[in-house]
Amino acid sequence: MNISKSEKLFKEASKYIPGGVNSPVRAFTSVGGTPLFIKKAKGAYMYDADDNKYIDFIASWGPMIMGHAFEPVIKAIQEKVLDSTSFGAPTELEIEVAKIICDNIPSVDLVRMVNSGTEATMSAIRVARGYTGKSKFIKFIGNYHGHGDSFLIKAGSGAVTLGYPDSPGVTPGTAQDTLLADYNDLESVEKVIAANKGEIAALIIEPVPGNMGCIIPEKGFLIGLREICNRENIVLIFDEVMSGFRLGFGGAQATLGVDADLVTYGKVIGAGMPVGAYGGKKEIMSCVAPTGPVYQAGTLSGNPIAMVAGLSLLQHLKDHPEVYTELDEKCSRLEKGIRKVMENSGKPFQLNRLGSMISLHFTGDPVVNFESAGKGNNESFKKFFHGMLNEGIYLPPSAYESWFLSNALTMDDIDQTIRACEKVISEM
Ligand code: KE4
Repeated sequence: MNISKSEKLFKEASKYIPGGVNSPVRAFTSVGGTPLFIKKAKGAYMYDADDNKYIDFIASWGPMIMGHAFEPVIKAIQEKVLDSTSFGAPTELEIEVAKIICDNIPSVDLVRMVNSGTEATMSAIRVARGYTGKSKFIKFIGNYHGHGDSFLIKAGSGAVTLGYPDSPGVTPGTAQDTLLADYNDLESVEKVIAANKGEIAALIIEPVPGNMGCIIPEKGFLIGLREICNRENIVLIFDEVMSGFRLGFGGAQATLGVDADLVTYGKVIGAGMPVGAYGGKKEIMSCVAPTGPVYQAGTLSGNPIAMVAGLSLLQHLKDHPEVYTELDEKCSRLEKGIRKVMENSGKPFQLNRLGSMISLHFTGDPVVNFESAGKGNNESFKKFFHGMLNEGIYLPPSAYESWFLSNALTMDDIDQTIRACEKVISEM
């Protein structure tokens, strides 16, 4: 495959941007090779600078749930942008986006718009601290909640992909308030609480992690966390930046039947525009300025172009629940096809899937937490990634990421992906 233009662009980009990218996981660091510079995308397909076509399983890391250049989103942006791009004053659109979230997510009475998932999680922790008057919080090893200082301790996604799960620059003063537990292990949570009795403001979790690959919460785990947080007066925060409005319109809370006290969103709610949000019970969210003393702000928060994009996508997903059934059918077909290929190959593998989140791990042991995810053979993943890329299938360039399906994928695209998988695995 000719990628000479991407190679040239990568060299040029690296002169002006750290690592030539504006987000590390895009740099292909853990899989090697040159990151592809994408020129355009439509539906389920992306086209790089050399006009190579790819079936897209990144979907911009989640937002493109209806595929690229989704008509209603494009039309909404084209119309709204003529009214200017930002006012720095409240707009009716922000009410509509807040309403669609509050009316459809039972645990959310009030919601605040921000500009990224990172802003959402940082703000949620601050609100939980302000509300409880306590400083510490629990996160899970391998969970990624964005690049806020407090979260870059044993973080997943790009942090672990690049080998810095504990980032330099995070001060000991910050790190001391971040407590660590193991995903799918209630005992590890109880131990941390016993050692920090009465000092813990919040517990934040990816209810369905996508940043160690996709990991399935074991039966009783999330409800166990709910019970522990009730008992200990700890604010339970579901980081649904990835799973929100993807695992169903109600996200992981509705799909798995456990309500959090605060929830964070991103990705899908902006339809590819920079949007994050955090929301929850009135009693807690009323602490947020200007109604309460917990300060959080943003020049472009609730930006009209981002709001109209997000609103048009959320409205479509709400009016078309069949999207989630179709996504589940497509991802189930993909899972069955890849499982058959891997079983026939005799290679050790795990395939984790929930809804339209799926990941393939080259290990014989079940992948249930960060430690077991780390047992995946990265050399095999690298070969698989590049083999699939050469077959025109664009997967996330890291073994520590979930794949994201869009509903623009056809069953033919799924079958083509399975055939590519069979060819690549047979050549490994
Ligand atoms: P952003 O600040 O990147 O919008 O969101 C941070 C975030 C928070 N919480 C969860 C569960 C997330 O998955 C993310 C961001 N996800 C990564 C992909 N694993 C974004 C891709 C990137 O870093 O470029």
